[in-house]
Amino acid sequence: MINNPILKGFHPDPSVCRNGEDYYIATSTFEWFPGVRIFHSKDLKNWRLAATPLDSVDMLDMKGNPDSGGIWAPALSYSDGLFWLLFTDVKVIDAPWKNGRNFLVTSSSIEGPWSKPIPMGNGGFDPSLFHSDDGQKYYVYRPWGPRNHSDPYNKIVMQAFDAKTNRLDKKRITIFEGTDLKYTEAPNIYKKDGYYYLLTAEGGTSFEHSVTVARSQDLFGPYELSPHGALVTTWHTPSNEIQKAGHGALVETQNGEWFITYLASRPLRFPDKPLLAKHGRGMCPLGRETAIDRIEWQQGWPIAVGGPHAKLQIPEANLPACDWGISEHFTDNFDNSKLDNNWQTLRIPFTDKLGSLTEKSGVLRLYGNDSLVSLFEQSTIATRWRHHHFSAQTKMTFSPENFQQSAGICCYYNTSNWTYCLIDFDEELGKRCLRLIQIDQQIATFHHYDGNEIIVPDNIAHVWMKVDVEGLDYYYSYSFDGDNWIQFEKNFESWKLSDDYINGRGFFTGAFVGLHCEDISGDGCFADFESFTYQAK
Ligand code: 6LW
Repeated sequence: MINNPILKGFHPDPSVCRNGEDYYIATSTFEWFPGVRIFHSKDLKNWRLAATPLDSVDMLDMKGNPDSGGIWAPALSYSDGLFWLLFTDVKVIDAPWKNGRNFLVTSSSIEGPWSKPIPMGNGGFDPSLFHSDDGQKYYVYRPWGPRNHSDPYNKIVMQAFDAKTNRLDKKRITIFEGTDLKYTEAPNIYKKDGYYYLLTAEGGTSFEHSVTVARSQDLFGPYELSPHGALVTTWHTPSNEIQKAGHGALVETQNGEWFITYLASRPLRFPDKPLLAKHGRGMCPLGRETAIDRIEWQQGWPIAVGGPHAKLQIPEANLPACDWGISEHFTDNFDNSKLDNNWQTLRIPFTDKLGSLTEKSGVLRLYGNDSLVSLFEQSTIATRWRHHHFSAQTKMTFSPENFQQSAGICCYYNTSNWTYCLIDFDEELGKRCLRLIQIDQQIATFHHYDGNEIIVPDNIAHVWMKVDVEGLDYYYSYSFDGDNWIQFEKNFESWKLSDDYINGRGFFTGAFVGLHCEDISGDGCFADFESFTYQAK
């Protein structure tokens, strides 16, 4: 069986494509750098991270981008011996204006090198490319604009794209007006047996989410809706363990089987706090993940085998098994000169300005930079929460010299929602202290200040810090010897690091656990991290 989700933790907007016997899924990364994560499989069951194509500021510069801006919905396709990757870099998401820039990069190999980004206009988002049999390419997307903000703009628009000159034809053809579900986006077109099939995401990317199918014998429409209703959705199955199913893409195997990859979330339910749970369905700190289902064709229409709801398991594809997979655990002893690809940074690449893996062998050195509320330059490396129960810990040394320098471990959703277990320097006591800070919808609370300090004794070099996530709650602990742990009294709510809890603006990512060093004073400081482990429970 294939277990869902196939990509755990924040991996939304999966765009699947096949080249021969190889399958690839590109997922959105938003403000996390490098941009776009492409996974590779041969059996649709076992995946590995194969590429992160937007890995330099020449490819992607997100400094200053808003929370949940950055990379939205990449679309990956293979044609004419090339991989074609479209993506949007969203610069402004405050309603009613949005500003995003669309780009195309190509490469003959998924590992790259990728071409320089080719501008594809700024008029919309969720673009994909349809490669027509006659060699012509079409660019399909959902337009945006202030006038249409309050009235969900449901049009899907197409422009011809000349791949020789990299020019988009200015003529825009509306090919689909959406259904009553509204928020029509994420168009993908496929051709099969004389029909063009248009898949769109509708209903918005939360619990109402769904995949709509329409078909036409003419690429430009009119498209008729599937009589079978949504291809995938969990809106009508509120107790289903996986929710928010939508935003899908189709793939046919070399053996003629069909599958859909789509995004979905595993909510934490609230048995005793129903009012907190959206539609009574809970909140999803693991973000929108990637799932897969089997498709069969009935009288020329695609249908998800067993119904449109998301399934925890589906029968395997008739494909030879591949011998890799994504480990449930992650340990980093920082003995590589390059940052492990489990890590991502915020908005900008991991450069010498942020830290070093070579300054001291087996050590990640982070230099103090911006705080966790900044949109610019943080020394933060973070990895996704992928389980409802896990433990993450680090061993570190840090010698701050003023109260504006700190380092430690954090759980982060965005600049307005995070917690931070840190060491700083208390100038009144003349000692290093352990503290907790929480930012909850922009409101800060400080723990273990003003008479309630936890002092790090001067003779202690190493401090261990740990976070345990236990379903709805999580808590931090510390140790001065790596054996004897002391748990902080304050517990935090896991569900506060979820798309569902975030008010307004962007709410598209998921919770991360990270290592962070900051220096507001600008005097310069660094923290040395000797190990990090993420262990599912
Ligand atoms: C994505 C779009 C969407 O591009 O959210 O709500 C965006 N809809 O399909 C971020 O995933």
